[in-house]
Amino acid sequence: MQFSTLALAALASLASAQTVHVVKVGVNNSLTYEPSDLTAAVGDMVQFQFFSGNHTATQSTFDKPCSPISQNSNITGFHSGFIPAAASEAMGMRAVYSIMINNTQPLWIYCAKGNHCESGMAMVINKPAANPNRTLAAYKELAKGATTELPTGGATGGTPGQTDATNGTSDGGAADTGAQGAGAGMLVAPSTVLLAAAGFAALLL
Ligand SMILES: *[C@@H]1O[C@H](CO)[C@@H](O)[C@H](O)[C@H]1NC(C)=O
Ligand SMILES: *[C@@H]1O[C@H](CO)[C@@H](O)[C@H](O)[C@H]1NC(C)=O
Ligand SMILES: *[C@@H]1O[C@H](CO)[C@@H](O)[C@H](O)[C@H]1NC(C)=O
Ligand SMILES: *[C@@H]1O[C@H](CO)[C@@H](O)[C@H](O)[C@H]1NC(C)=O
Ligand SMILES: *[C@@H]1O[C@H](CO)[C@@H](O)[C@H](O)[C@H]1NC(C)=O
Ligand SMILES: *[C@@H]1O[C@H](CO)[C@@H](O)[C@H](O)[C@H]1NC(C)=O
Ligand SMILES: [Cu+2]
Repeated sequence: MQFSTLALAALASLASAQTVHVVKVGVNNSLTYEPSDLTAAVGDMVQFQFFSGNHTATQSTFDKPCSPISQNSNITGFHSGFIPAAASEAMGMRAVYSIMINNTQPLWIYCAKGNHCESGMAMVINKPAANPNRTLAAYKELAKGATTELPTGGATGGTPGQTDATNGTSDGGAADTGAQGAGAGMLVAPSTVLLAAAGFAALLL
């Protein structure tokens, strides 16, 4: 009984030790997400940072790239809305949009601006291992022949915010990572927290 209480406390600590994966959008005026092929665990955050232009991060199905997932499945999915980098840049900030990874289902993502998606502005989080045909390259190939569609309801499913353009402090989402420039920022190693919790449990038992 006491142990399970402690186990719960350990889990609670774990929940606060959050990994944030940074995806740079439109670096150097490119039509890219970087990285475009990302693996993220349940409970991780993915923070899109908008470096240039006016882009979105919008979820689709694999089969219908450039089209919101809500139109092709019963999943609502996420859509950042259009995020112009210049507006934040003018204030020395960088616009960000953060999503929570709730499961390890593949997340196929496109930009809903103009023909960016058809031009290959697309990425995947947790590409499926079970179906080797469903690759990012195959998704982009399908996108070439697609027509971009916008979700009807506006931005949904994530948290917009700003991060300091130079030092990585931020508000909005779980963006407070200092992970700028790195592929991912680990605030506290989960194993450290587990060990600490285990030590604590040993003391009390
Ligand atoms: C943008 O391109 C320049 C020149 O190729 C390069 O030096 C710079 O590192 C790039 N910036 C980013 C953020 O990748
Ligand atoms: C961004 O793109 C959207 C869709 O094309 C447009 O409605 C919006 O005005 C654009 N914003 C800026 C600041 O260019
Ligand atoms: C959503 O769609 C999936 C796959 O088509 C189906 O298995 C599931 O039962 C549906 N869920 C709801 C709530 O309709
Ligand atoms: C992958 O594609 C090949 C060739 O089209 C097909 O024979 C195979 O069944 C596909 N695999 C899956 C898991 O869909
Ligand atoms: C995870 O769940 C939250 C809360 O339901 C939701 O807002 C968010 O969009 C989900 N994340 C993804 C990637 O769907
Ligand atoms: C980062 O920038 C913010 C806003 O300019 C500032 O308040 C903060 O002190 C800076 N943090 C560091 C570690 O430099
Ligand atoms: Cu775009």
